[in-house]
Amino acid sequence: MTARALLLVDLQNDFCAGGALSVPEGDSTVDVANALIEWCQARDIRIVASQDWHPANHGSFASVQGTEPFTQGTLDGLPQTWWPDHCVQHSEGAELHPLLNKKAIEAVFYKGENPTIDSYSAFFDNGHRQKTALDSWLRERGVSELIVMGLATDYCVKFTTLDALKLGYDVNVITDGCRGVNLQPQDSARAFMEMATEGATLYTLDDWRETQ
Ligand code: VGL
Ligand code: ZN
Repeated sequence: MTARALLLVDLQNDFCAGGALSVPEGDSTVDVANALIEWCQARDIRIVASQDWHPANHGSFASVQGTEPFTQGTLDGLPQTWWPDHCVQHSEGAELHPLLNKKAIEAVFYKGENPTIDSYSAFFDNGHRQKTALDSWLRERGVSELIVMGLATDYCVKFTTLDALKLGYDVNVITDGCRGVNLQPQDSARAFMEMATEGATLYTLDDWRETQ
Protein backbone atom coordinates (compact mmCIF):
# COMPACT_ATOMS: atom_id res chain seq x y z
CA MET A 1 0.00 0.00 0.00
CA THR A 2 1.45 3.35 -0.94
CA ALA A 3 0.74 6.18 1.44
CA ARG A 4 -1.19 9.25 0.40
CA ALA A 5 -1.14 12.80 1.71
CA LEU A 6 -3.41 15.80 1.35
CA LEU A 7 -1.50 18.99 0.51
CA LEU A 8 -3.40 22.22 1.16
CA VAL A 9 -1.74 25.03 -0.78
CA ASP A 10 -1.66 28.57 0.62
CA LEU A 11 -5.18 28.80 2.12
CA GLN A 12 -4.22 32.17 3.58
CA ASN A 13 -6.17 35.32 4.36
CA ASP A 14 -4.34 37.44 1.79
CA PHE A 15 -5.61 35.21 -1.02
CA CYS A 16 -9.20 35.39 0.27
CA ALA A 17 -11.85 38.13 0.35
CA GLY A 18 -10.46 41.38 1.74
CA GLY A 19 -6.88 40.12 1.43
CA ALA A 20 -3.96 41.93 -0.19
CA LEU A 21 -3.90 39.58 -3.19
CA SER A 22 -7.44 38.30 -3.04
CA VAL A 23 -8.33 35.59 -5.49
CA PRO A 24 -11.93 35.68 -6.80
CA GLU A 25 -14.00 33.20 -4.71
CA GLY A 26 -10.86 32.20 -2.80
CA ASP A 27 -12.89 31.69 0.37
CA SER A 28 -15.05 29.07 -1.31
CA THR A 29 -12.11 26.66 -1.21
CA VAL A 30 -12.21 26.42 2.58
CA ASP A 31 -15.41 24.33 2.72
CA VAL A 32 -13.90 21.95 0.18
CA ALA A 33 -10.70 21.76 2.24
CA ASN A 34 -12.60 20.97 5.43
CA ALA A 35 -14.66 18.27 3.69
CA LEU A 36 -11.53 16.75 2.22
CA ILE A 37 -9.80 16.90 5.62
CA GLU A 38 -12.66 14.92 7.15
CA TRP A 39 -12.50 12.39 4.31
CA CYS A 40 -8.73 12.01 4.81
CA GLN A 41 -8.97 11.74 8.59
CA ALA A 42 -11.38 8.83 8.23
CA ARG A 43 -8.69 7.02 6.19
CA ASP A 44 -5.55 7.94 8.14
CA ILE A 45 -4.27 10.03 5.25
CA ARG A 46 -1.68 12.59 6.36
CA ILE A 47 -2.60 16.25 6.03
CA VAL A 48 -0.05 18.99 5.38
CA ALA A 49 -0.19 22.61 4.25
CA SER A 50 2.02 25.21 2.62
CA GLN A 51 2.13 28.89 3.52
CA ASP A 52 3.47 31.75 1.42
CA TRP A 53 5.74 33.47 3.96
CA HIS A 54 7.51 36.57 2.69
CA PRO A 55 9.80 39.01 4.48
CA ALA A 56 8.49 42.62 4.20
CA ASN A 57 11.26 43.41 1.69
CA HIS A 58 10.46 40.53 -0.65
CA GLY A 59 11.68 41.13 -4.20
CA SER A 60 8.35 40.08 -5.75
CA PHE A 61 6.58 43.06 -4.16
CA ALA A 62 5.85 45.95 -6.54
CA SER A 63 6.37 48.31 -3.59
CA VAL A 64 9.93 47.06 -3.16
CA GLN A 65 10.68 47.49 -6.87
CA GLY A 66 8.91 50.84 -7.21
CA THR A 67 6.63 49.39 -9.89
CA GLU A 68 2.90 48.85 -10.35
CA PRO A 69 1.34 45.62 -9.05
CA PHE A 70 0.39 43.06 -11.70
CA THR A 71 3.00 44.27 -14.19
CA GLN A 72 5.93 42.09 -15.28
CA GLY A 73 9.68 42.30 -14.93
CA THR A 74 12.62 40.07 -14.03
CA LEU A 75 13.83 39.01 -10.61
CA ASP A 76 17.22 37.31 -10.29
CA GLY A 77 17.14 36.51 -14.01
CA LEU A 78 13.65 34.98 -13.96
CA PRO A 79 10.42 36.44 -15.38
CA GLN A 80 8.44 37.87 -12.47
CA THR A 81 4.99 39.33 -11.92
CA TRP A 82 5.11 42.16 -9.39
CA TRP A 83 2.59 41.54 -6.65
CA PRO A 84 0.96 43.70 -4.02
CA ASP A 85 2.62 43.15 -0.62
CA HIS A 86 1.10 39.88 0.59
CA CYS A 87 1.65 37.08 3.09
CA VAL A 88 4.18 39.07 5.08
CA GLN A 89 5.61 36.87 7.83
CA HIS A 90 3.59 37.02 11.07
CA SER A 91 0.92 39.34 9.58
CA GLU A 92 -2.78 38.49 9.74
CA GLY A 93 -2.81 38.23 5.95
CA ALA A 94 -0.28 35.41 6.12
CA GLU A 95 -2.39 33.35 8.53
CA LEU A 96 -4.36 30.37 7.36
CA HIS A 97 -8.07 31.11 6.82
CA PRO A 98 -9.88 31.27 10.19
CA LEU A 99 -12.50 28.70 9.15
CA LEU A 100 -9.95 26.13 8.00
CA ASN A 101 -9.70 23.10 10.29
CA LYS A 102 -6.11 23.88 11.27
CA LYS A 103 -5.99 21.31 14.08
CA ALA A 104 -6.01 18.61 11.43
CA ILE A 105 -2.81 19.86 9.80
CA GLU A 106 0.22 17.82 10.83
CA ALA A 107 2.95 19.98 9.30
CA VAL A 108 3.22 23.36 7.57
CA PHE A 109 5.87 24.13 4.97
CA TYR A 110 6.82 27.78 4.48
CA LYS A 111 8.03 29.19 1.18
CA GLY A 112 9.03 32.53 -0.30
CA GLU A 113 11.28 33.45 2.62
CA ASN A 114 14.28 34.34 0.45
CA PRO A 115 13.79 38.00 -0.60
CA THR A 116 15.79 37.57 -3.81
CA ILE A 117 13.61 34.95 -5.52
CA ASP A 118 9.91 34.02 -5.67
CA SER A 119 8.60 30.58 -4.74
CA TYR A 120 5.30 29.47 -6.17
CA SER A 121 5.89 25.76 -5.64
CA ALA A 122 5.78 24.23 -2.17
CA PHE A 123 8.81 22.10 -3.18
CA PHE A 124 11.31 24.53 -4.79
CA ASP A 125 11.85 28.23 -5.46
CA ASN A 126 11.08 29.42 -8.98
CA GLY A 127 14.67 28.81 -10.13
CA HIS A 128 14.77 25.30 -8.63
CA ARG A 129 17.79 26.49 -6.68
CA GLN A 130 16.62 25.59 -3.20
CA LYS A 131 14.30 22.91 -1.93
CA THR A 132 11.87 23.11 0.98
CA ALA A 133 11.66 20.26 3.50
CA LEU A 134 8.38 19.01 1.96
CA ASP A 135 9.78 16.34 -0.37
CA SER A 136 11.97 14.70 2.28
CA TRP A 137 9.15 14.91 4.84
CA LEU A 138 6.83 13.03 2.46
CA ARG A 139 9.46 10.48 1.41
CA GLU A 140 10.41 9.70 5.00
CA ARG A 141 6.78 8.76 5.55
CA GLY A 142 6.45 6.65 2.42
CA VAL A 143 4.08 9.07 0.71
CA SER A 144 3.99 8.62 -3.06
CA GLU A 145 0.54 9.98 -3.93
CA LEU A 146 -0.75 13.48 -3.29
CA ILE A 147 -4.17 15.07 -3.17
CA VAL A 148 -3.63 18.76 -3.95
CA MET A 149 -5.93 21.76 -3.69
CA GLY A 150 -5.74 25.43 -2.73
CA LEU A 151 -4.73 28.88 -3.91
CA ALA A 152 -3.93 30.02 -6.43
CA THR A 153 -4.65 27.63 -9.33
CA ASP A 154 -2.48 29.50 -11.83
CA TYR A 155 0.53 29.99 -9.53
CA CYS A 156 1.15 27.98 -6.40
CA VAL A 157 -1.19 25.05 -7.12
CA LYS A 158 0.13 24.75 -10.67
CA PHE A 159 3.85 24.91 -9.82
CA THR A 160 3.46 22.69 -6.76
CA THR A 161 1.68 20.09 -8.89
CA LEU A 162 4.20 20.26 -11.75
CA ASP A 163 7.12 19.88 -9.31
CA ALA A 164 5.40 16.99 -7.51
CA LEU A 165 4.98 15.21 -10.86
CA LYS A 166 8.64 15.80 -11.74
CA LEU A 167 9.61 14.40 -8.34
CA GLY A 168 7.67 11.25 -9.16
CA TYR A 169 4.51 11.63 -7.08
CA ASP A 170 1.12 10.58 -8.36
CA VAL A 171 -0.91 13.78 -8.16
CA ASN A 172 -4.66 14.23 -7.89
CA VAL A 173 -5.90 17.80 -8.07
CA ILE A 174 -9.28 18.66 -6.57
CA THR A 175 -10.41 21.37 -8.95
CA ASP A 176 -13.29 22.87 -6.96
CA GLY A 177 -10.86 23.30 -4.09
CA CYS A 178 -8.80 25.68 -6.24
CA ARG A 179 -9.31 29.25 -7.46
CA GLY A 180 -7.05 31.34 -9.66
CA VAL A 181 -5.77 34.90 -9.89
CA ASN A 182 -6.59 34.97 -13.65
CA LEU A 183 -4.54 37.99 -14.69
CA GLN A 184 -5.57 36.68 -18.13
CA PRO A 185 -9.13 35.31 -18.09
CA GLN A 186 -8.17 31.76 -19.13
CA ASP A 187 -5.13 31.34 -16.86
CA SER A 188 -6.79 28.90 -14.47
CA ALA A 189 -8.28 26.79 -17.23
CA ARG A 190 -4.89 26.69 -18.93
CA ALA A 191 -3.18 25.79 -15.67
CA PHE A 192 -5.55 22.83 -15.12
CA MET A 193 -4.87 21.68 -18.70
CA GLU A 194 -1.13 21.91 -18.19
CA MET A 195 -1.31 19.96 -14.92
CA ALA A 196 -3.36 17.26 -16.64
CA THR A 197 -1.05 17.15 -19.67
CA GLU A 198 1.93 16.64 -17.37
CA GLY A 199 0.20 13.73 -15.67
CA ALA A 200 -2.02 15.01 -12.85
CA THR A 201 -5.53 13.60 -12.55
CA LEU A 202 -8.26 16.20 -12.04
CA TYR A 203 -11.34 15.53 -9.91
CA THR A 204 -14.11 17.53 -8.35
CA LEU A 205 -14.51 16.72 -4.66
CA ASP A 206 -17.66 14.71 -5.41
CA ASP A 207 -15.94 12.74 -8.18
CA TRP A 208 -13.01 12.05 -5.91
CA ARG A 209 -15.17 10.71 -3.08
CA GLU A 210 -17.26 8.61 -5.44
CA THR A 211 -14.37 7.00 -7.26
CA GLN A 212 -12.10 6.16 -4.31
C1 VGL B 1 0.87 33.04 -4.92
C2 VGL B 1 1.26 34.89 -6.20
C3 VGL B 1 2.25 35.31 -5.35
C4 VGL B 1 0.08 31.80 -4.70
C5 VGL B 1 1.86 33.43 -4.04
O1 VGL B 1 0.00 31.30 -3.55
O2 VGL B 1 -0.51 31.28 -5.68
N1 VGL B 1 0.58 33.77 -5.99
N2 VGL B 1 2.55 34.57 -4.27
ZN1 ZN C 1 3.83 35.24 -2.77
